[in-house]
Amino acid sequence: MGVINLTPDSFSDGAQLKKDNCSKFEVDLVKALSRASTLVAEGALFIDIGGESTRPGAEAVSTQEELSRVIPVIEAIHSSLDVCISIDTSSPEVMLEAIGAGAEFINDIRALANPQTIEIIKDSGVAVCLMHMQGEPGTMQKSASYDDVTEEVLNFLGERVQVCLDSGIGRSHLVIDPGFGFGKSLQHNYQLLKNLPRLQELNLPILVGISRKSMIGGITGTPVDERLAGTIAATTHALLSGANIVRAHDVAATVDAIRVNSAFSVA
Ligand code: PT1
Repeated sequence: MGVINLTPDSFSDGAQLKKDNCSKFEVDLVKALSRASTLVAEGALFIDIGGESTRPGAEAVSTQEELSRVIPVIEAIHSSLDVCISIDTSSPEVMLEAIGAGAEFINDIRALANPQTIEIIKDSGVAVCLMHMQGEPGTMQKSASYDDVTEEVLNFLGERVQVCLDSGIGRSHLVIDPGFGFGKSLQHNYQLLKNLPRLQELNLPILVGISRKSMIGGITGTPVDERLAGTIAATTHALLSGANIVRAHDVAATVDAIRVNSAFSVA
């Protein structure tokens, strides 16, 4: 899953997709589409489009702002590329419009906390990723605390899966994600990575997002743009532990890791 972040954000490549000669952040459609086609050429099967920055310390955006960032890009990708479009949002309005524009996968870091979003998933028949987070992006790294992070993540995801099933969403439409870096200390993140095989108990595809995160930088001491090697090491571990979908900025390198891991797994 390749990432396209439509936020004025130095963490990923979002800032590079900004219109030139424009003081306010506005998405350059040509640049965004060209980035999407590169990701697909590198082997991405999903493109995850996000208009709300959710990394630690990020501020909330208005629904209008989120819509104006993501919808034109979804339309453009839908009309020109053969790839599953994922929308990274928790907003029911954004989900509805994104589905109308061609998104087939909802990536909700709040695991459908808004009951309206459950109805939308059920009625539209799209698939959804349910992710674990403790707290909210603005403050989640200030006081992460667990008795047992793996148990709590597993319990939370199990509960959210059950809510979805009880609401009539098909099991085959669900994906789970432990939410690396979302209200978790460095130690919590590595405990979760080590115990990732336990998530297989839920019998659902597992998505992981590790790419360039502080759980890598916290070990390597490198800035965001020098975390690829560390990211691939952690990705390999996740793949061997049962991860099925890898959310990544560096798609070519990630696809190589997946191919090598697959060759290893069938040897
Ligand atoms: C993720 C994810 C996501 N991550 C899913 N969606 C982000 N399903 C956005 C840091 O510690 O893992 N899974 N959408 C990006 N969020 C973060 C979080 C970025 C933490 C950076 C950090 O550096």
